[in-house]
Amino acid sequence: MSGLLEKIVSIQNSALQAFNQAANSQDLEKARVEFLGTKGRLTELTRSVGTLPAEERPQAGQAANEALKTTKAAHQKALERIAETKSQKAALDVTLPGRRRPVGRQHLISRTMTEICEIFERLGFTVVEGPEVETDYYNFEALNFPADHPSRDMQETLFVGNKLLLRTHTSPVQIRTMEKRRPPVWIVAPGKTYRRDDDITHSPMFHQVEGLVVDKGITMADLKGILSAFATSFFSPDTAIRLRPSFFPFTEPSAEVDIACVLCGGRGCRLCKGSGWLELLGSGMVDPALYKFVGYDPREVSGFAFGLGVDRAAMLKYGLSNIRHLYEGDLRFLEQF
Ligand code: 2U9
Repeated sequence: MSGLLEKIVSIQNSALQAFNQAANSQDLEKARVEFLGTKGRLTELTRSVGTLPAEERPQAGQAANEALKTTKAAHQKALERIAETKSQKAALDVTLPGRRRPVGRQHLISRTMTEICEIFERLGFTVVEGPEVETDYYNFEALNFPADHPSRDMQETLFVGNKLLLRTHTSPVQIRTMEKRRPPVWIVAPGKTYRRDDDITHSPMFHQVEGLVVDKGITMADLKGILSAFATSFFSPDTAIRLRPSFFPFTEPSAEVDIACVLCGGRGCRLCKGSGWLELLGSGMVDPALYKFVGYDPREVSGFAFGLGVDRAAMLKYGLSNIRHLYEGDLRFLEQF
């Protein structure tokens, strides 16, 4: 009897050793078949308990069952150890092909804004930026807006506090820059702007690039030359522009700048409503009244300014029918650009 108990302990120890040493699933499976398989050493031994004299059976049976339990638990543990090593190895396998990450890209608005700024930088302008929450002074007063001008109306301006608002244009950035710098000033101010507008061509938040030149001897010919250079660079080399008289509180004289229709080239179509022209931006000679706010002498310098809606420019260049496409985050739209 004591011989059988010893044999049980010895086989159990051999099994535990084999399981612990198994380096891979094949080794472990071989060891399992040897000890726990239908004809395995421990299985056979457990079976042989039945052949013992009745008085020896309970003690031997208990010892065999415990050995089986311990051995099976050791086998399970070895299985888990090998599975873990396998997954760690897989994670470190430098020979596996790399996992591709989806590659993002600049949003069409950011791309268009960068493109516009780069064109003006090539023409000698510097990019300047400023706050989106502005004071009434910088957004209106210093820009020659009379108190009862419609752009000051609650309908269009989003107020966030007493005399504090979301800028309706990036012009305050030019005022802030002029306060800090003396002429010559050649700057473009890109950024987000806000107005209470919402339809297929207007969004309450939109983007502008505004430009300002203040230098000695600047005339309307410079305005037309620079804006024509911009239009040919942004659209295509043969893009014609025309100036139409207009009104802005900060420029005198003022002009809307149209480009020859991007769809029909000027012959007249549905997009340009038969006129052959599309409105691109607003512009004008800086009203000398503005210079007193920043301490410039209007007898020494003159200048021109312009304002361009980036969303509109992107819509014209890429043929978009609805401004909302730019803000919905739909990958089917965004991935086309
Ligand atoms: C200073 C002086 C003058 C900026 C200008 C416009 C004309 C204009 C609109 C175009 C489309 C705004 O996005 S839009 O709706 N802008 O028509 N903006 S002149 O004039 C300035 C700016 C700063 C100090």
